[in-house]
Amino acid sequence: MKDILNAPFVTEMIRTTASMYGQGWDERNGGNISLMLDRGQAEEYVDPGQVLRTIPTGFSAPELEGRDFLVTGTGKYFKNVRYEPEADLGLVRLTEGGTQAQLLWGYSDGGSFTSEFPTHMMSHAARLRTDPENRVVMHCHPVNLLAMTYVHPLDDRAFTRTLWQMSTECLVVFPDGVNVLPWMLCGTTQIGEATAEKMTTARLVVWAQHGIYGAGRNLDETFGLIETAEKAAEVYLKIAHLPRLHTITDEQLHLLEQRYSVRARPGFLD
Ligand code: 2HA
Ligand code: ZN
Repeated sequence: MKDILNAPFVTEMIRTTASMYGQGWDERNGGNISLMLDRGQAEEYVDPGQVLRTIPTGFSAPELEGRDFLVTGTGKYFKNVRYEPEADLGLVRLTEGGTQAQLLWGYSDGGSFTSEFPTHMMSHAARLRTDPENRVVMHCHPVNLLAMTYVHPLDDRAFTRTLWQMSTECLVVFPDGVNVLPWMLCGTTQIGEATAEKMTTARLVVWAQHGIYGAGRNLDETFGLIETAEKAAEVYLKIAHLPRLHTITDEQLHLLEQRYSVRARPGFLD
């Protein structure tokens, strides 16, 4: 059996949580990440017959039955994951239609997965239907995107178009745009269902006055997606109160589509 602390999924999770903390996206215990492992990957590091604890999930997710997830722990600080990965991370296998999670490694101080576990698992299920290679769901509190939700209309199309206009690379990085949910109570199955529904059409879902969810095929891609949207929101906040003399036009956005072989979300460009 190989040492799980050297597993690429653990070392990449440590690097990612540290980078996110460094960006200021994850104050205190803010933010959470879940990474779905490929089948058979966990067995190189843990014995799935040795279940440490079984934790009820509070929801069902039949599509995720038998799948393994590395998940940040509830109440844990991203700042600290690199120093205490075995307490701050957990490796769980979903069983019984997703209603139970078998802990195979981690949460060594008796902890559990993030309070946003329902949103994570429902978002995985939704993204896998759109992209079978999706592996990551990532949540954090980037300051500019959060601030933007106080002053910008929360309409999916309008919010997306503003971000696309704030930097040339945005359309190329997230041609599917961003979807926006109004303020809702976090940590609930309801916000999980609403987020998953929004995840069927975009890999970014903004939670107004709270933060953002991103989904992707690996940790770097998902980090980069949030990073790009957050930078666009920063540009928006720097210029929103100034007279706008220039913008990126829809005609120019269509040129980007052609040059980079991406398709903007249908109906989002004129
Ligand atoms: O885990 O970010 O939304 C702390 C949070 C809850
Ligand atoms: Zn949050």
